Amino acid sequence: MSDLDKFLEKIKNNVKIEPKDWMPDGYRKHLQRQMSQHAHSEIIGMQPEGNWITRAPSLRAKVILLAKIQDEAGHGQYLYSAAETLGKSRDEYIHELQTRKAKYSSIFNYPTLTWADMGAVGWLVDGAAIVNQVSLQKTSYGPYSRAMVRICKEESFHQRQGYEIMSQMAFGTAEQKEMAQDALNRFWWPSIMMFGPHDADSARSGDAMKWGIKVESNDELRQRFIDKTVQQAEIIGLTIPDPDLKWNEEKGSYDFGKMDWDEFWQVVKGNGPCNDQRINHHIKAHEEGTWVREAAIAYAKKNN
Ligand code: FAQ
Repeated sequence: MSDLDKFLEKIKNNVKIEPKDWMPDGYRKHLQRQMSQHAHSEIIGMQPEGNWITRAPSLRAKVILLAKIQDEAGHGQYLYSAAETLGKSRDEYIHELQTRKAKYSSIFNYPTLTWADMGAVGWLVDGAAIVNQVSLQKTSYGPYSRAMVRICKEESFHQRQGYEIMSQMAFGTAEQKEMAQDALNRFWWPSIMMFGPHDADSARSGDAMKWGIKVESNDELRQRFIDKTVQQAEIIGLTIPDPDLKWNEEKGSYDFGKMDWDEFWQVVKGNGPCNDQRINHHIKAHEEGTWVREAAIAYAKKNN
C-alpha cells in the first residue's frame, strides 16, 4: 500500500492523522493555512472586545469580559502550538499575518461602538464560532481536533455571557433595548458571513472535505447557526434584521435573505472598516512585547 493509500484509508476510517504521520503536501499546506488563520482570528478577535474593558458598566461585567478575552488568547496559543506541529514556526505564521499574507476572520474588522456590541460579539460571534468549532472537533488532524475539544468548552461560556448582556439590555430601558437592537442590526450579517462563501463558491471546500478537514460545509453550518439563533432573538424580543427570514416547514429550517458578498470580499481583502487598525495594533503590541519573549527564551535556556 502506498503512503497516499494508507493516508486515505485512515481518513476513511476516522483515524486521526498525527504530526509524524505521512501526509500529502497539499493536506499539510491546507492545515497550515486554516489553522493559522483560525489562531490569528482568536488573537485579533481580542481587540474589538479589549476596546471595552475600561468602559465595562460594572466590576462584575469587567471581570467577566477580562476572563473571556484571556480565554481567546489561550485559544490562540493552543492553535499556534497545534499549527507548529505542521513544521512551520509561530514566527513565520505571525509574519504572514502582519504582512497580510494570512487572513483572519472578517468579523473582527467591524468596530465595537457600544456596550451592547459586547453582547452581540459574545452571542453571535462566539455563537457562530461554536457551531463551526463543534464540527471541527471531528476534523482529521489530531492536534487540531483536540484543540477544538478544549476550545468549545470555553466558547459556550462566552456565548452565554454575550447573550446575558443582550438580554439585560433588551429587557432594560427603551434606550438600552434600542442599543441592543442596533448591535444586532450591525452584527447579524457579518456574523453569518463568518461561515465563508456559499458552498458553490468555496474554492477550498473540495479538498477540505476529501481530506476530512471539514466534515460539514459552510452553508450547512451557517444554516444551523441561523436556526438556533432566531429563536434566541425572539425570546429576548429582538428582531433579526432580515425581512426575508421565514420558517420553511418543508425544509424544517429558516429561509433567509441574500448576503452582501461584495462587502464580504472587500473586508476579506483588507478594505473593511478596521482592517488597518487591527493589523497596526497587532504590530505595535508585538513589538512592545519583544522584551517578554526575549526574557522567556533567556529563562528557558538558563533552566535547560
Ligand atoms: N473571513 O474556500 P473557502 C472566533 C477565506 S474564531 C476571512 O470557503 P475554507 C472566536 C478563506 O480563508 C473565528 N476569510 O475557505 C472568537 C479562503 O481564503 P484563502 C475563526 C474568509 O477555508 C470569538 C477564501 O476565503 N474561525 O471567532 C472567511 O474552506 C470572539 C475562500 O473560502 C475559524 O477560522 C471569513 N469569514 O472555509 C475570538 C474556523 N470565509 O485562505 C474572539 C476555521 C472564508 O484561500 C472573539 N476555519 N474566508 O486565501 C474554517 O472553518 C474555514 O477556514 C472557513 C472558510 C469556514 C472560515
